[in-house]
Parts: sequence; C-alpha cells; structure tokens
Amino acid sequence: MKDFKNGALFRLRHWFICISLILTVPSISGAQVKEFTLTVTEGEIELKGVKFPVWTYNNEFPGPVIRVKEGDTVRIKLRNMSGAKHGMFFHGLRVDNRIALQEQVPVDPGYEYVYEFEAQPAGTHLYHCSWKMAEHLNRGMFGLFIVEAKEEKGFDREFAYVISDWNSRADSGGHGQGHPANIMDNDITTINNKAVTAHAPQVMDAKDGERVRVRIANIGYLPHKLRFPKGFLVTHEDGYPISEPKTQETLTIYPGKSHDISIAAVEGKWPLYHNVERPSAAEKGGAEASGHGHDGQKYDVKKIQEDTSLNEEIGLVLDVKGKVK
Ligand SMILES: [Cu+2]
Repeated sequence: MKDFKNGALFRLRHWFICISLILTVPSISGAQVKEFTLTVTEGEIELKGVKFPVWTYNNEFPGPVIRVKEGDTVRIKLRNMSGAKHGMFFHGLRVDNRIALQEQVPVDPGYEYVYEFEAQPAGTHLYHCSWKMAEHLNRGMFGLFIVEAKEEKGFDREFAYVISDWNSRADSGGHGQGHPANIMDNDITTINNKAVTAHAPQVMDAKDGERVRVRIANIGYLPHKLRFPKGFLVTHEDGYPISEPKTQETLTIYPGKSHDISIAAVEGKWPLYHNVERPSAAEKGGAEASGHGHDGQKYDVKKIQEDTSLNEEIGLVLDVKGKVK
C-alpha cells in the first residue's frame, strides 16, 4: 500500500494537460507511448431536469474517449482530486494482475497513480472506476476506450457511444446511487452525455454512399435494444471481429457488452429505434407490439415522434444528406 502510493505521489514532473492526451512518443517498432491524465473531481450533471451528483474525469461526463492504436504503450495517470477513493478498471483490455482488479488498491483522495499497459486487443472497450463499482458507475465514472486496429478499413465515418441508465428518484427515496432497488428501476437513458428521447436523440450525420461504423457499449444495468429495419452488419462483439457478419435488424446490447455495427448510408433520416428492456417491458408492449418497423419503409421521424407510444424509443438517428462525390 505504501509503495503503491509513494511511487506516484506528487512527482515533480510537468504534465501538459490538454483534456486527456498529453504526450505521444514514437518508438522504433511504430508503436507509440501514449500518456493521458484523468483528474477526478466532484461535479453535478442535469438529465431531464434532475440533478445528479457525479465524479468526473477532467470535468467531463462521460469521461473523455481514450483512443490509441493496437500495440501502443498506454500510460494513464489517475489524479484523485475528489473526496472519495477511486480506482480504474480497463474493461475488455488485456492487463496484468497489478492493473486488473486482483491486486488493485484504490487511490486515496489527494493521491495519484499511473496505470501502464500495452493496448490489446483492438476494439471498442471501456474504462471505469473499480471502487464500489455500482455506486461509482452510477455517478458517471466511465468512458470509452478505443483501441484502433493496426489497419482500420471498411468505413468512411465513425461514431462512438456509451449507453447508461439513471434513476431520477435515486437519492430522494431512501435508496442511494448504486442500490439494487435503484438500478433495477432506472428511468433515464443516456447515450454519451445526452439523456435521449425521441425529441432529443443522438444524431449521426453522414452522406449517401458512405459506410458508417457505430461503436456502441452499454455500461448501464439494463439491456438496450437497437432496431433498424433496413438492417446493419454487426462486425465486432466486445472488440473481437465476428467471422461472418450478417445483416441484422435488431441488436440487444447487454450490460457490459460492446458491439461495432456497420451501416450503408442512404439518403434520408433514419431512426435507430432504441428500446430499454426493463423488467416491465412485457407489460408495456414495447416497440415490437407497435406494428412499426418490419416492412422496410422509409421512416418519417416527425410522424413517429407524434406517436406517443414510441416516444422514448429513438435514441439514435442517422441523418443522411447529400451524396459522396
Ligand atoms: Cu470511483
């Protein structure tokens, strides 16, 4: 415990903090050393008019996207400037026991620690706090960790999203953030920093003829289902390529999972229906019972928004305007 802290405590090195990436050092092999600093402080975010106390990385919710190349040496300095203990978990990445949960010791308030490992495997991963996880994840301590393959090909545009769940009644009804009764009763979905609704989805802009890659991970507690009647290819699961990707109309993203999907963009405004599979979903009927979505027709977003039965069910929209020249 003592060594763990002393090794990293208040080093007299000057770090130039620009959001997250602070230093890139090339090596002979082509792999690079990529250094990031994540400073944890207390904060507050507002989702659908409800204020949630959070701990942020570099004052951002979710934490900044960390993007490196496969094989890079990654150094992440966690500076704990909050009043609580925190650690780091690299979800989906290969790290040794010292950095994995087995031997990890949380970082006390006022201390810092540097996590170092080689970026493997390529894919869409997550980082999140490793200390009192249910509570700390519910307080916004997560972000995307993208390891690009040595050669990235097959798409023209990329969007990366992390989904989470929030309970607007937590902290007011006797159950704090992270309590099982709270996390099974979530009523707000965030995709990145946005509490999504049919009126406020995340919008992906693209051009006709482009191939769009969507990296999407679920750090919440409930399964989230995407449905796109035109179909998409699911190319990766938890970072691993799928050997024979098939065209799918639906994809359920379970908690802790990530998928990469590939969409051929065609002119129009295309909702990707988004349905949260709550325990009560069967009673609600959900998107499947609505009668929409299985005939491959072009969707009129405005019309769908007027259909209140679908109101909470568009989290993502692909807005395709103009052609690729
Ligand atoms: Cu934490």
